[in-house]
Amino acid sequence: MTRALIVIDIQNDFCPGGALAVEGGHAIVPEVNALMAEFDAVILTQDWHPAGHSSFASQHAGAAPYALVEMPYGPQVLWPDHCIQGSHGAAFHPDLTTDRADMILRKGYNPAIDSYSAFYENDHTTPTGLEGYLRSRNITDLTMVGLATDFCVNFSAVDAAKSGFSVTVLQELCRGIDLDGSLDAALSGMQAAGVTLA
Ligand code: VGL
Ligand code: ZN
Repeated sequence: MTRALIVIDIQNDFCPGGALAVEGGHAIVPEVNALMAEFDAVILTQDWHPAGHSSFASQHAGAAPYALVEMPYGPQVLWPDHCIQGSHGAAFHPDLTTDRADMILRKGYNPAIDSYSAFYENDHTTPTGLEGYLRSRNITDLTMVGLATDFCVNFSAVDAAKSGFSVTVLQELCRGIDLDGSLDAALSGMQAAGVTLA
């Protein structure tokens, strides 16, 4: 058994003061850092959008942030502009240990499709390449922590479980956005997909 820690989107824009701040997002950083030593592999993900990304409310005339729209690939929440490639907001939280990472996986760079999951874009079809990377390293067991519980952690955990990985989400080392009950829905969805919530 080879175990990887997948650290999801601990970036300035998802921490207090950021463009899409998750309450208490920064608070998990010290424990996430400490946890890295217990794993065979550490992978960090980074939400990484081009300016003018189609998931930004600013690109949809008359739409407010957090509105739900129908995209060619399905429903999509519109977000404030966030995690723009190369910006301070897209950088990892300054206290996050990045030296230990074997790989940094960027996602959301396709202008037309958002990518909550570290495995597939929001069309649920376009792969990011992470699955192949993990399989070629014989990694079978994934532990996930990070931001946000109900979006990027949720989609990553469900996709990983569907792809046959053994997946544990450490709830205490995640923080959620919680739009219209999205946190409860995410927790039951992960459970239904066979994700262990610890
Ligand atoms: C995320 C919304 C938009 C996340 C990323 O990391 O959970 N949420 N982009
Ligand atoms: Zn994003």
